[in-house]
Amino acid sequence: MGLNIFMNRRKFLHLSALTAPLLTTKKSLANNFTDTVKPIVVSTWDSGMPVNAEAWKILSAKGRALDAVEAGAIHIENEINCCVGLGGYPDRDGIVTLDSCIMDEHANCGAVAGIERIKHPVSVARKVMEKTPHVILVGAGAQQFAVENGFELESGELSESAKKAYAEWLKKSEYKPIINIENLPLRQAGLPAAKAGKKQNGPFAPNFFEDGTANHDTMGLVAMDVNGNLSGAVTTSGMAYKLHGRVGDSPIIGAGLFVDNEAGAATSSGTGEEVIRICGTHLVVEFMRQGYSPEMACKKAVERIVKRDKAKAKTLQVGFLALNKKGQYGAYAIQKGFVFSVKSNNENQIHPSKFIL
Ligand code: SD4
Repeated sequence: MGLNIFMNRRKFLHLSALTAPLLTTKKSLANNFTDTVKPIVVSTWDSGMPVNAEAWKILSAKGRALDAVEAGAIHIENEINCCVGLGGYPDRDGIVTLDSCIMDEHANCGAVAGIERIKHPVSVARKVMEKTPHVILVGAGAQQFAVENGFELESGELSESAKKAYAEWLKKSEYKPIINIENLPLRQAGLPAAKAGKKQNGPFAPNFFEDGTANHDTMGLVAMDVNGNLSGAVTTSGMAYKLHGRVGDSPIIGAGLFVDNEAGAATSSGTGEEVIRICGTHLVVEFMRQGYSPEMACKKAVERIVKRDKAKAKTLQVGFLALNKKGQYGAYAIQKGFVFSVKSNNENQIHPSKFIL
């Protein structure tokens, strides 16, 4: 009996010595998996840092993720920036058209596409979500709705940086937009481009600019508030020198943004056509629902694009960014160069995204 007790105690001590590190590892793993990080906001690009800071003001005051993402988007729409807001680069006819969408934890969503001369498309998108039975308004109708709801009609003049970039692009593209061939009144009178005798096709928006940088910098952000609710927003001037009327992935729910309060939220940046083709962010969120980490979910969506046409994928960039209900985040891109910004109680920094090619 005494021996038994001794043996058992020895065995116990021996076993505890062996299992202690295991238990610790298990506990820290468990911590990783169960301690939800909230609130948190993640956004595309390094330009996401000030955007996150704006969103954080609301999140850290226990505000709603929906309000936080709208505030973040408004912040960058106020900046002169190549790719977001009225200071952004124009389409190939020299006109800035903006795309934006917003989505909340109840799958309420709203969007505007191809809206002109309105400074805050994200707020118009929110109004579409909250005040209409619709999801997307486009072009002149979106602008009319905005004005009816108190948004000011801005001048429509290009920012200085956009003017310069556009003038350079015109030289090389040999594209002769209406404003150069005839004059602006033609377009204002609503005459189709064909009447001015101009080419109907090409050049299209390049995937990369002359200096090798990719033709994008769209702001997409997703956040989780203290109550664990997810929301997201996207705002962009779209790809520079696009065809007038072209809409990318950014205002398309399930392409540029998708939020599901059970599974997670995702946003994208890059060549929107490729994202639309695979319903990109919806796909990412569905992968998270299946149990994949945000990073793996983004990777699997990127792989879908690459697999479809590898040669084409080499010529363009797409990046996905995702957040799950535990506050874990991750990103993946086709090519090197995609970065994203994270703000939570634990960190405030820019991360490089992994990439496939
Ligand atoms: C689009 N995804 O319009 C956007 C491009 C982008 O800054 O990222 N623009 O296709």
